[in-house]
Amino acid sequence: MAAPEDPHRRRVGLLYDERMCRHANPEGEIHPENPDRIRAIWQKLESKGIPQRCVVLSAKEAEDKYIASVHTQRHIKLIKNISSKKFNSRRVRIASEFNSIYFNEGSSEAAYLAAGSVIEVSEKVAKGDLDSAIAIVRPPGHHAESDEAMGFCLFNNVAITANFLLNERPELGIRKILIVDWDVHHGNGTQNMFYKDPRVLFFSVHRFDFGSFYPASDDGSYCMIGEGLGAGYNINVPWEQGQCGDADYVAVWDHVLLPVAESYNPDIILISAGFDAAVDDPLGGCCVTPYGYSLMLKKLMGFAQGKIVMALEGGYNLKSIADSVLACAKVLLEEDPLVGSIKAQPLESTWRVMQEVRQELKTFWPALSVELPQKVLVSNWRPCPVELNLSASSESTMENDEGASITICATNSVEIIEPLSKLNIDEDNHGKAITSDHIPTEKSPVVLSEECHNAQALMPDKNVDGCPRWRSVLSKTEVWYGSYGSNMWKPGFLCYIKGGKVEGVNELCPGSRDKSSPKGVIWKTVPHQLFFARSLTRAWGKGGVAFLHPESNKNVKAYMCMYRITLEQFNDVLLQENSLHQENGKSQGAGAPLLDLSDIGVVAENKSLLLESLKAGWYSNILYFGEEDNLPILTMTCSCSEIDQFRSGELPVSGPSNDYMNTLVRGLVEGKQITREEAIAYINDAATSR
Ligand code: X5A
Ligand code: ZN
Repeated sequence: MAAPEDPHRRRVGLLYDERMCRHANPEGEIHPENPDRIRAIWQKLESKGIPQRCVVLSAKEAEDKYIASVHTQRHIKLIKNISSKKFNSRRVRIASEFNSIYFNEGSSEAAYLAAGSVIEVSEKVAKGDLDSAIAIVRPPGHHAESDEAMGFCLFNNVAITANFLLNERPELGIRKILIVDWDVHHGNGTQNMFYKDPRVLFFSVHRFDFGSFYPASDDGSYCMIGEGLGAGYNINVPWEQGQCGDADYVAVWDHVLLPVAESYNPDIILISAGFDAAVDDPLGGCCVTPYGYSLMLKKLMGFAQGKIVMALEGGYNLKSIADSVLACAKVLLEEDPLVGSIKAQPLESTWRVMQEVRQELKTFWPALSVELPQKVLVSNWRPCPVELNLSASSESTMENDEGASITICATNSVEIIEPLSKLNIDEDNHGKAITSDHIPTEKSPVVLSEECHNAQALMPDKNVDGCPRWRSVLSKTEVWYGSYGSNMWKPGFLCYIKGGKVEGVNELCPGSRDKSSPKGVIWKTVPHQLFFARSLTRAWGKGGVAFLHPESNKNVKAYMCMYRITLEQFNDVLLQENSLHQENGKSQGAGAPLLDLSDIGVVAENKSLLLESLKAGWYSNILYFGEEDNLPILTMTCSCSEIDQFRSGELPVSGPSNDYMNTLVRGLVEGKQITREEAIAYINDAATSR
């Protein structure tokens, strides 16, 4: 152990212990959370001479009484004993009862060492013996709940440490702790442990993907702000998608984390430092570079007198995590100034997420109620070239419950190609450029830049710079969209407006460009036969798709849940319902709407209108059912000729799957139309008719 002689030099603790490598997936199966992770980091630091410039510490097992501040006795007992001989035959089965967990003979010791090591370095930093420290530990901790191992985590190392400092070492003067969790996954365990505790400000930035990204619960939502005395002391920044990188993280640091940290004034900062948001990580799908991590860390060093402890969490690309930790170590050592540059602009969704988070928390943190600077909103808000080049066929991988990878089609091309999508022409302010005191909200659309206006005057029908003129025109007309299938279930339908995915549906929706809520919801019945056809769909797997017979029949009735939305939104629903948003993301923005204002007159007159532009989709036929509040009632279904094909067997036919049935019933029951039994009878009846 070589202590640096220069007293002005920053004292950085560095902890690594080979014993933590003994925790490994049994039977030698490959697993992303494997011993090579910390070995790779250590080797990289050694090869760059980092340990010689740090205070190298050895690991220590945590004492049970410290672990007990966050975990139940039952959980402590399990982790303590799981590696013992008497568990040999049961270990694998017990592990399988948890979510994403394995155990072997080395697990108990590694878990105690990981927790004890984070305590050890943090105590030294709190005391002032060290300025800062990095604990290269595993297993990670932030998913571990009070009574449950989860997500590769056994003990919650960081939470145990925070409690240790607050409760066991009051003399060190640590009264307020900021936990920054930059692992790509939400730190559910840590959040829960301090949810009502204002002494710990928990901040987590993570992929959320509307609740579908691991750990895939609502806990990671920005609505989770803490409770009781802890209200305002829990901050979640939930990314809507992968591909987030340096620019997105730095934007969140500048516009959310740092203003709050400034006002909270923590006594120490514990970083749940996962590096699975790093570029090339196999689980994360984000692209933070080592330079990005170094910036994030540097920006935190101005707080808590630089008392910062980094505890490793996730991170599964050996090279990426090693390079990232190295970059962070250099920052803590305060050697050379940072070199690098941010290559991209933040995603449009990042802007939206930051607005949501700030809105939710501004009563607790007044610094968040000031408007974001204008340049963040518009002038610099351009896609980076890399993102522009993403083809519509790009795919993002998401994990399923078994931890295996499933591939879903990217539905974000619209968003990425048109980052100025929030921009609409506001007639009241026509021609006026946005000013810094004009914050765009759902109700006050941003005015287009002059540039775009002028260009549009020259080419009135063309899509210019992501501003198709038809959108602003159709955003001023409202219609009733009558849904008779799964969209009767409101949360399901809202995905087509807000974007996202709900329980039971396999599809991730991009949403409408205008994400404002429907202006009204009413129920009605119409004299059309409901029926089910097709055998397999992307959204529902095996099972049918609901259609309305295009021709009315006085002897039948179909329930319909009607949403009052703009014609712009109806177009976006049409696009998504026809699964055309992937191929069509770009051309849709550029060309004409699928259903234009003039089409409304035609459909009203003929009661139905077959859209040529939608002939590749299932719902190319627009039906008209009269008016409500002077607004047309429209829906979409198949053509009469397709009905003939279903009848003749030319097109596959099938009733709804169980999931689909449940959602249909749920829509009808939650919409208070009929009882569960009546709903089931209604759907079964439809499923057996043509
Ligand atoms: C610590 C961490 C990820 C768990 C993913 C489980 N856990 N599929 O990154
Ligand atoms: Zn993670």
